[in-house]
Amino acid sequence: MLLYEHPLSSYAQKVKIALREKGVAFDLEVPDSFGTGRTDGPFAAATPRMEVPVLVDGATRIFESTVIMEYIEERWPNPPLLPRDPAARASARITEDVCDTQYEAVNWGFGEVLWFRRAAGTLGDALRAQAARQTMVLQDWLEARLGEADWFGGAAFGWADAAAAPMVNRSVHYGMGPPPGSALAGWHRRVRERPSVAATFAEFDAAAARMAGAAELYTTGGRRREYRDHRLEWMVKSGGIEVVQAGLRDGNIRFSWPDAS
Ligand SMILES: N[C@@H](CCC(=O)N[C@@H](CS)C(=O)NCC(=O)O)C(=O)O
Repeated sequence: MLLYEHPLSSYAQKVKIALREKGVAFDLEVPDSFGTGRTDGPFAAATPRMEVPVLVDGATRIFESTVIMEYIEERWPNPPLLPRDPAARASARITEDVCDTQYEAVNWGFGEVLWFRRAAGTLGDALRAQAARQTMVLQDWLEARLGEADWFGGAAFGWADAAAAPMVNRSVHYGMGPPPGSALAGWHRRVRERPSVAATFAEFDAAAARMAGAAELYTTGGRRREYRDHRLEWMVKSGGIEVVQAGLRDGNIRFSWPDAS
């Protein structure tokens, strides 16, 4: 079992938490073409989108983190991550979907400013402020869904917890964690103690500590970061359309597969 990943990817973290919860052994590999959009090599052969995560299980190669989660749940049903009740299953999937789309886009946008230095001065400040405000909205939404329960699924850790953990933890890393004393802050304290999550967050922390020089990869290193769907929308709606234009001018962003040219 091989997982193409990047330790900072919230999607890859969700999948690693699921595999670790189920006790499945796997190898990890950051594709050497990651973040370039290059179409050569085994990684691109496994996914036309050139995005991590990708799970390789023998001859089976699966991309899209939600599809991978479903495969994992079906291939290793125990312990289950999805509850049995249809309404509870739908609720878990809604939490995951919002985390993967709206929440992830905010974290990504903040990273574009902090790590990749796409915007400085007034624009950088404005984008950071947008990210902080939107993070509060999303955390309020998660807090309401959690209610009084220990886990998003109620009494047992599950699917929605695996999906939300990397998102909220990334906000904490950025200094935008849930307010002390809130139910979500309590949940974050609990979730990070689980061995599956602790191992995954340790990999995140090690990679985040190496991000100081990341911006140079995009100014001089031939990297092209993918500006896709919710992420692209976040940058535009939050006032950063000039970041997109600069990336197109400088050739260090790309859009989703297939290429337009
Ligand atoms: N919808 C996809 C999103 C995956 C995704 O966007 N992965 C990012 C890393 S977090 C990626 O590989 N980006 C490639 C790039 O920037 O070139 C999923 O859920 O797996």
